[in-house]
Amino acid sequence: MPSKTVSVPTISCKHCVRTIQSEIVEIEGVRRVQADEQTCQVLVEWEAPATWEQIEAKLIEINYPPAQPNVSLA
Ligand SMILES: [Cu+2]
Repeated sequence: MPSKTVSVPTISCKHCVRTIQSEIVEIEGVRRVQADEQTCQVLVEWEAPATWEQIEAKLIEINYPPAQPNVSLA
C-alpha cells in the first residue's frame, strides 16, 4: 500500500490535526491518516481509487499544503 509522510508547516495545534484527519479520511481509498502537531508531519496510507495527487489537492484546499520536499539534502 502506498504511503507518504509530508511536512505541513501550517499545523499548529490539535485542532489542525483533527481537521486534517477528518478531511483526508473522507477520500475513498485512504486507509490511514496520522497528523502530529509537534513534528508538523502528516502520514497517509492509501490504495485505489485514492491517489497522492488527490490527497495533496485536498490538503491544499483545506489550507494545510505540504511543504515541497528538499530536492537535495547533500
Ligand atoms: Cu490548529
